Amino acid sequence: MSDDDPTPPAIPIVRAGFCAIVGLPNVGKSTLLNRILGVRLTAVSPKPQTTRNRILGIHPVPLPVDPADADATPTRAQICFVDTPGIQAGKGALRRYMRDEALAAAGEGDLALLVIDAADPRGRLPARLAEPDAAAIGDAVRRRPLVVALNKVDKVAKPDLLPLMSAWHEWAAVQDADIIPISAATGDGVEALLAAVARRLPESPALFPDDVLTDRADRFLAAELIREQLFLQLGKELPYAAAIVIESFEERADRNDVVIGAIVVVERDSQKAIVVGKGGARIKQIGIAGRQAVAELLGCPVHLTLHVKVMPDWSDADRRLRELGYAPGGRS
Ligand SMILES: Nc1nc2c(ncn2[C@@H]2O[C@H](COP(=O)(O)OP(=O)(O)OP(=O)(O)O)[C@@H](O)[C@H]2O)c(=O)[nH]1
Ligand SMILES: [Mg+2]
Repeated sequence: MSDDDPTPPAIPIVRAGFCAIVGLPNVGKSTLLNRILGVRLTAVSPKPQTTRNRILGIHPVPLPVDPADADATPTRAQICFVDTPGIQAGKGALRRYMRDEALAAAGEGDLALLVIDAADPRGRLPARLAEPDAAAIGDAVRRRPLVVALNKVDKVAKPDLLPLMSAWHEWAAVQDADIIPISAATGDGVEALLAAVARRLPESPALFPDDVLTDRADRFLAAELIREQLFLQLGKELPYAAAIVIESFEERADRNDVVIGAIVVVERDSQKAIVVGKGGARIKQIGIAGRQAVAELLGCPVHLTLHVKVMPDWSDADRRLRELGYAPGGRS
């Protein structure tokens, strides 16, 4: 071989693939992804159905080397996690979209990570997945290599955990699934979980460059973190009637900051009044907390202006949903 004709360097083979994080609403899927990535990438709240879109989070992990076969074994894995909306039956175009997003991710992934709330007496049992609203998720994860995470074990008494693990082992015996108790809140068990996911991924070249965290644009992530504040600061029903539109997003290189103009979209005038609050107090608090979260994620100062707009019944109108970033395969 001459110097002019070098053999291209071999593409390193790693384990790489997509792992859909799926489960019922509020079980801790997004908390887990944020914990793994070490960043507040996706919105988290105590209210169910916080997540509405698929969100990719890419995480590299070293793999144990087999000393007998050190040259042939990949030394690292690239896990491309996909956070998904919690699966639940419900009416309306937005609910349908959320359900389709979750089921599509579960169906397309190389592997499914089923997250269970081990502290929920009803939801933690395999029988819950046989109920009509959850059956689709049970079917979807049955057709994939599977890892089951029993989450929130920080709230579970030890004697309750062993029978629960046996029940899931039995449910997933055909797939030879790992059943792993974790706490996304404290990080307990998360390393074991990553190892179990990584070893189920196919050998392949890395799917993304090493420094990529997500495929979502900063403006999408900013909208999510502002929307998270609606879930955290507003009463029971209102967050479900609200969406965020980023109207302007200017990165000012000379000042190393970002200027964002965003709109909180609601369905009725009465909701607008609540979001604005007395003398604008509520929207101000949403703006302050949203700005802080976005600044932390982007790693630079952020200036955020928020307005509220009424778009009647947007959550049940396909055309409106598309405008607001909830279109199948759509990206904000
Ligand atoms: N105690 C405890 N709480 C947790 C744990 N993981 C998540 N939570 C809490 O559970 C609630 C729901 O968490 P999310 O991460 O938003 O749940 P999710 O499954 O993404 O919910 P949806 O997006 O609505 O489907 C939040 O209040 C979290 O703080 C955990 O390990 N322990
Ligand atoms: Mg979520």
